[in-house]
Amino acid sequence: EKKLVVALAGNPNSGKTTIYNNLTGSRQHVGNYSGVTVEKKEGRVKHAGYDITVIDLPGTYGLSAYSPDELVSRNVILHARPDILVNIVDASNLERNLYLTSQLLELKIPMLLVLNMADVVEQRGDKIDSDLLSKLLGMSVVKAVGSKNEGTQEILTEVIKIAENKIELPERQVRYRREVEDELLVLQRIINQEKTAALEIAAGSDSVGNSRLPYPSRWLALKFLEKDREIMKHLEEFDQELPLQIEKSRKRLQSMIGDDAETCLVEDRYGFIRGVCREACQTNTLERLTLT
Ligand code: GDP
Ligand code: K
Ligand code: MG
Repeated sequence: EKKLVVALAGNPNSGKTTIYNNLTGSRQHVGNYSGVTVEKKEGRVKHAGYDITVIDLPGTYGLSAYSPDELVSRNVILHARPDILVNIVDASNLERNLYLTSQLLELKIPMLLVLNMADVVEQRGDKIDSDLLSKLLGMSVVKAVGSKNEGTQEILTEVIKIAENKIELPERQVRYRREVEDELLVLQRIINQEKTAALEIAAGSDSVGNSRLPYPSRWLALKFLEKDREIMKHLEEFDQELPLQIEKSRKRLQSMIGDDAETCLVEDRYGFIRGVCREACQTNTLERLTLT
């Protein structure tokens, strides 16, 4: 029997606990308010020769180090390193929910996107092209109605396909504006070049290795660029070149764009998501206008 660890991530009230219960047969409290899932919950399900551990993470809107919930989710993901991330989104609020998705993508963990609340989308007469969405985001997509236990088998089937590498999709991630990408390249090169024996981040690749900072180098570069509170603590493990370059990069962005790095990154993530939604979603505006 093969083992798999799957973590459910998503915004508050996207239906994570509902789907967790569907998958594991447990009866965790489901509630139409945020904050029900305060601690990490774990359950198990056996499917197609796999023993799958399912982790229900606290609901979050992002993965920053500034909110305790977001940091808990991020640390569980980074340190428990689930084999697969199942990102549960409220598909009736897709654009907002995909902000977290855009950040999860950067962790370089195989992912499945679950378009939950597909019933609400349908009632509104909206349409989401899940095949196109899958191509644009570089991950598998399935539709679900958690409250009716619909999509549960599809989620399990898809998770196993991903585990067995049976899905080939183009690799996608947020591309930031040119100026940001240029700074990321410089930072990433320094991070990869670090000869500090303790780090051993494989040169030139996004390998995660088994170093003390087992994160993709692009992700580290992003976090250093936005001076992420937690990741900055690791700065002293690097040579002096990195802190100097971080300051240089931040100043360069500020002078070229007139905005700080954090603002640029947030704007570009939203830009990416808007583009994805514009292509893959059809909103029944007329219907909505008549109804309201
Ligand atoms: P969580 O905060 O992500 O854990 O979300 P919950 O599982 O607690 O669900 C939030 C609310 O959405 C609950 O009232 C659920 O019954 C409801 N819900 C979950 N899935 C669906 C769905 O697919 N469609 C609809 N209409 N409601 C759902
Ligand atoms: K909830
Ligand atoms: Mg919950």
